[in-house]
Amino acid sequence: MADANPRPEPAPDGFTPWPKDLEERYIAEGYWGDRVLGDVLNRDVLRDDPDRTALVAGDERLSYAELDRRADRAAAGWLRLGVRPGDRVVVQLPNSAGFVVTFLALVRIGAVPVLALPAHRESEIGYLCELAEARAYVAADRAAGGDGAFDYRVMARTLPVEHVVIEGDAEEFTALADLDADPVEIARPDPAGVGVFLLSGGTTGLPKLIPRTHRDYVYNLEASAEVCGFGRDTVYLVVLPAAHNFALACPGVLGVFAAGGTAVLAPSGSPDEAFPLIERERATVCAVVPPIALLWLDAVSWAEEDVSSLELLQVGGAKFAAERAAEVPETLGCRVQQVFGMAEGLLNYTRLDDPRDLVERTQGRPLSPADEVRVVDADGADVAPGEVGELLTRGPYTLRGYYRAPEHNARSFTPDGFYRTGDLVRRLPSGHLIVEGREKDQINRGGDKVSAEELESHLLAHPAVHDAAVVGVPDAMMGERTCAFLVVRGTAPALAEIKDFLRQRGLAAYKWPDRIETVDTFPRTPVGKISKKELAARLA
Ligand code: OOB
Repeated sequence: MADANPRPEPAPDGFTPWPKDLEERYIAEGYWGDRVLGDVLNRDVLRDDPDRTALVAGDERLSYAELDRRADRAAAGWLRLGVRPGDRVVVQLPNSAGFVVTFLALVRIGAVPVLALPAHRESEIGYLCELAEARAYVAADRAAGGDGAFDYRVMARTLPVEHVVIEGDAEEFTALADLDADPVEIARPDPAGVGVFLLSGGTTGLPKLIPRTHRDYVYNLEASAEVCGFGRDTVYLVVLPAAHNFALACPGVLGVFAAGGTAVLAPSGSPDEAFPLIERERATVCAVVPPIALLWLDAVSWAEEDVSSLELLQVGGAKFAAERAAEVPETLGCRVQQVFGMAEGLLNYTRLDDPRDLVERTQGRPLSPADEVRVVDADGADVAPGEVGELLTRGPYTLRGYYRAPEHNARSFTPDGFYRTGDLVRRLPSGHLIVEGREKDQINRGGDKVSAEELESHLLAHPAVHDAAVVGVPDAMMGERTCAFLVVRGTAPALAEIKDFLRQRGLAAYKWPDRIETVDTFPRTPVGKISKKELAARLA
C-alpha cells in the first residue's frame, strides 16, 4: 500500500496528530465536528425536559439540569483551585456521582482527566502522575479492590502532584465536595485538542497513555449510541468501572447522556448488587465482560428480582463464546450484542438487526464507515479473505500514537499510520470479525488486561526469582488466568508470598498471578527467546 499518509511529527506535548488530508476528510465527511466532551449532555433534553433523570448513583438522583449545574459549579471549583486548561488530572474514582461530575467539570475547563481504574495502586498511579506530569490526583477515601480495604489517602502522600482531592473524608487533603463555586465564564476547549487520556491494556513493562481528542471521542460515543439504538428511554446500568472506555463511551455513560437517557451506577456486576437495581430502575441496557455475563446466565434461575426490563446485554472486553451468546435471549430475555473494542479506538459491534448467526459467532464489525481495517500476515501482507491474521486499523477515532512513547510507537504503528492491534482475527465477507487469538504478550483475564512484561519485571525484583515468564492458562469462567513460570534461587516462594510481595510493590491485584510453576530452565525458540507457546502447552 502506498505511503499516502506519512506519519506526522508528534506535537511538543507528545500527542501525534492525524495527517492533514485525513483531518480534512473526517471533517468534510462529518465524522468530526465542533462538539467537545463538556457538551455531551443532550441539549434538547436540557432545554425541553430538564427534569428528566440523567444519573442515579446510590441515593442520589440527578436531573439533566442538576447534573449540568453541578458540573459547572465543580468546573468553577477546579479553576479556583488553580487547575488550568491543558493540565492533566489523574482521576481514580469508583462508580459515583463524584466521578461523573468530576469528569464533566474537568473536560469543560479543558483540563485533561487521566482515567485510572479503582484497582490501580502505587505502582500504576505513581507512574501515571509522573508520565502525565499531573497537577492533581483525585480519589475516594478508601475502597476494597481485590486486595483488602485500601486507603488511597496513604498512597496519595507520596505522589508527585500539587493537589490531592479526596471524595469522602479528605483528612489533610482537599475535599471533592469543596470544589464547588458559583459558575464562571469558561473558555471553550479546542475540539482538536486532547480531551481525555485512557489507559492502554499494555504489552510492555509500563502502561501507556492514549490521548483521545474531544472530537474523536465525541464521535466515538455518539456513533456508538446510534448503532446501539440509545434514546431518551434508555436506562443504562453501569456495572463495569465507569472510567473504562467500554462503560464510559461505547456508548456508555457519555453515550446515554448524548442520547438523553438515564445512567444508573452500580458498584459491581455481582447479581446481588446489579439485579435489584435493574428491577428498581427498570434498566434496559447493560455492558458486561464475559465472566459477568456467565454469572448472570446462572443467577437468573435463582434470583428473585424481575430483570424483564433488560432489552440489550452488551458483552465485550474478552471473547464471549458463541454457545453462551446463544443462551442470552432465552435465559435473560434480552438481545445480546458482542463488542470488540479497544481503548486505542476501533470499536466493532454486532448490529441489532444482524442475523442470529453473526451475533453469536462474531465479535461484530467496525463502527464507522471510515474505519480502515487490514488483516495481515507476519510480513505485513494482506492475508487471503477469511484467513487469520493480525488486525491493523486506522480511522477517525483510532489513535496515531501513544503519549510520549516514541520507541513504542515505532513498533505499534505501520509507517502509514495503521495501529497494530496484536489481535488475530478472521474477516467474513460481511465485514464481521472473529477474534481467533492474540499475538501480543498480554493475558486477558476476563476483560482485565495483564501485560506479561510488566508482571515479569515485578517478579524479577523478588530475591528468590532468577527468571520469570508469564503466560495465560485457559479458564472456564475467566477465559484465561495468569500463570507465572519461575526459575528460582534456593527455595521456591509460595503463591501467597509472591502475592504479598506484589502487594507491597503496589501492583494492582488483578495483575497478580493466579498460579506459579517452578522450572529449572525455560524452553527456548530457535532464536533463543523464551518459548511461551511451549510453556502454555505444558499447562494444557
Ligand atoms: C476493551 O478495551 P481494552 O483497551 O481494555 O482492551 C482491548 C483488547 C483488544 O485489543 C482485544 O485483545 C481484547 O481487548 N478484546 C476482545 C474483545 N473485546 C476486547 N477480545 C475478544 N473479543 C472481544 N469482544 O476491552 C473494550 C473497549 C471498548 C469496548 C469494549 C471493550
